[in-house]
Amino acid sequence: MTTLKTLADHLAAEQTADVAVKDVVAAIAKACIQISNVVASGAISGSLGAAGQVNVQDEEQKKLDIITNDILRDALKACPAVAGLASEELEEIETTGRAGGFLVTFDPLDGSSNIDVNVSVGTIFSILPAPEGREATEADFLLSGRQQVAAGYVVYGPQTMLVLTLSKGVFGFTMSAEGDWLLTHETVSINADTAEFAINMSNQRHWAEPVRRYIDDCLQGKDGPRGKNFNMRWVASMVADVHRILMRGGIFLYPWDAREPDKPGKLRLLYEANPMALIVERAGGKATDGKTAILDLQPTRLHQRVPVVLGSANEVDLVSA
Ligand code: P6P
Repeated sequence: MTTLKTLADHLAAEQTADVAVKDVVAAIAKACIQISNVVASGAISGSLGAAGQVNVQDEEQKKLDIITNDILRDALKACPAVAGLASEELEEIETTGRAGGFLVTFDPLDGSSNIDVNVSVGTIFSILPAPEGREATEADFLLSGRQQVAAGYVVYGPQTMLVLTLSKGVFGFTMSAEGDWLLTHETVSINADTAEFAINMSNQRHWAEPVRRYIDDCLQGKDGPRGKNFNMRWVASMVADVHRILMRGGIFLYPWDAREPDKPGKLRLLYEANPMALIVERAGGKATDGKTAILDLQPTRLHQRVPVVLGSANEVDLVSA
């Protein structure tokens, strides 16, 4: 019999968050248990492989992208506190006909290129206030990250973990064999310094000078300007890379690069960068677009992309310098 608190205990004890936002978190957390089970079933359930269509991002959709999107969409539409949703996998927003409550943006299965090779993937979500007295429109989703009332992710890895921030602090819950979320990490925080960076090195020749210089300095190791050796990791699932940084420090970079100069970056602001930036800042880290705090950016389009540099605060400052 565990003595660990459950997510329900934690939400009940949370005094400052709006009761209704707790209902939204509980609905998402329940849906992610279902997602964890379908992801874990893999080839057994026939859920691996391509879906044979591309999404609004012009990316090949996996069957699990669609399955997990439907699970979350159904759970949110059934939650009375949800007024609308936006997903990486849906071109348009969807409203529930309800006024007030909350808007949810999400990436149902981040890192889906890793699914078929059994590498960690995740769900990312952001909860925003909905307009009062009327149905939500797309413009209502275009709020800066500082206006998020909650954010979180679930990483489907060796453990399935939910990492969540409501009014303050960052908390980690591990999914039990019985399908409960148990509070296992009460004070998640990121060390201000690190010797580990995460970036897709194959793009090195396409980076802008500040990023190239920063990585070059790290690669020169203890005989170079940093005076210490660096390690590198790149999972190619933002959730897995960010989770590692929350657990042991580090810096994650997905910067602008010259491959598609008109594209500001690969990651999406509303349902990847903003939720992760809120979590990272609440854990004592920093998250910028290379210059400006991600949370201070004013969104202009639902699926807009942004460069991302996040993690150990002192390291992020060096990239922005
Ligand atoms: P690349 C996954 O597709 C994703 O959106 C993030 O989760 C991840 O950090 C990034 O793209 C990986 O991109 O170019 O290395 O495959």
